[in-house]
Amino acid sequence: MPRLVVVSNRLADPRKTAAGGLAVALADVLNNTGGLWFGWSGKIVEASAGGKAGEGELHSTQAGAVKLVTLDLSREDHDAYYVGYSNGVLWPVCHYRLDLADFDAGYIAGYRRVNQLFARKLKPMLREDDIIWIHDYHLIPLAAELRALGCSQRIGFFLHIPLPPPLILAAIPGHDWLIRALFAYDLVGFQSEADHSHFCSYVQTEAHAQNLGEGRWRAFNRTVQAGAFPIGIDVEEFTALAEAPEGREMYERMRREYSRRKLLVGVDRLDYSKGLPHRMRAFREMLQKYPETHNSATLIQIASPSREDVSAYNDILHELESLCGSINGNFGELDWMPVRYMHRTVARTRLPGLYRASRVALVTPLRDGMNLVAKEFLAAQDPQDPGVLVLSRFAGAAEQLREALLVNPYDIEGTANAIHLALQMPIEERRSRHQSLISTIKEYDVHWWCDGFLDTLAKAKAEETGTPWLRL
Ligand code: GDG
Repeated sequence: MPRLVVVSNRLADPRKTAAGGLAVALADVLNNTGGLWFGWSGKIVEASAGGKAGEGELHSTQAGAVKLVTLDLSREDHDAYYVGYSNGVLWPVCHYRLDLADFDAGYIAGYRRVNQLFARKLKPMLREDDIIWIHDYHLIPLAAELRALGCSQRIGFFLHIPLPPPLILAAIPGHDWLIRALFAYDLVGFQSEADHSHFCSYVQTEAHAQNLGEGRWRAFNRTVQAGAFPIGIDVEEFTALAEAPEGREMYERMRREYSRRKLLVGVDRLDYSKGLPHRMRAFREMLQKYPETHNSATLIQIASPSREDVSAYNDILHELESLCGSINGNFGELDWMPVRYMHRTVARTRLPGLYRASRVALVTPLRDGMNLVAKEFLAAQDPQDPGVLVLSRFAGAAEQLREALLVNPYDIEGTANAIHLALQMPIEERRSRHQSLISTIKEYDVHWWCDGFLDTLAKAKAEETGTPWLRL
């Protein structure tokens, strides 16, 4: 089996439980192939008094059979590539928030510079028959940069965030360059059919690509295959965490603490795409409209700190704090606080117990590539007495999880009614919805995702014709 090389902005030790998500997903195949995982170390090197910071120092560690290699970034590169273009332009635009994008002309050069640096540092470590899998919006042009250095390995790309429709995408300075760069891959994967269809419309209308059928497109003297590969979770691993001593202990504690009340739970990175203020307004509306819920329902909202160096994240923090404060101030009683809000990261081993003790999960992003919390909540439930998932129709997960209570998070009253319905739902309905949902997430779990992408990549060798295909 060829070696798998994974490249992503950040990486995690696949042997550790705390790593979660992607690391767990990739652990098996990285281990089995003695793989390499490459990315940014998270370290920023300041310029020394005399001049420029030394960029790109490599750090290498062995995690079992997997080699982890990271590189440092200079302050200037980090600010333009990570804070600027990735999180100040691509993240908001791909989440349909043109109003929050900061289109500074200097960012794109830094973004390209770091992708070139990644390519230069990675190339000497590559073998001819490696399979390379590049992840997410930070690294869109990486394959093009590797090709420019002469790399001809099979390269796949997976976008974890949404791809918006062509007219929104077109607001990104350099959008044509970015999409052209996607043609350097052999396979490009998206989270949902909706995202995939946006790619198809864009390449047809803006790049006049030729549709070769079966997801294949020709443009810029290259062919690329594209498709939807909805990411899943490791259901078994998550269920095992729920049943491990720490998971059980957390569950018992929450049940004792909230024995007289129904718990609602929200677990999100504190990000404006997650719709937290809208969620709080919907919860407030429910308390207003259905007074019988007073004193009987408590919402625990964990908002883990995220990207605190991007200014839009500070605004959302203040808005959320003020909403939680006013809900508790207006509705709270001496022995009941409607909202318990925590701006903190909770240990991964404690999440399953918290999910299992909750009657309702609120997963109401304004836009989300997939949303793994929705799937984790389902995996942690007791099938005999499961909780109810209230899910935004704008999460990629809504394409698969049709038996959740789907809501439009912009419709505050509609969402409030759905939360109320979820709290009242009879046990038979909860069981039958959960049964369908759990079988979906078991069938389309993270191993299905990983194997499906890599099998398709193994067959999807692009054709290159004639003249140089990419001038960046
Ligand atoms: C991107 C896309 C896509 C959250 N708070 C804590 C914590 N978490 C964990 C959750 C979950 C993960 O972080 C969040 O995953 P999501 O999918 O919900 O969202 P993003 O971070 O935005 O991820 C998203 C995903 O990539 C995968 O492709 O689904 O659409 O935006 O696993 O449990 N974990 C711990 N403490 C916390 O406080 N330990």
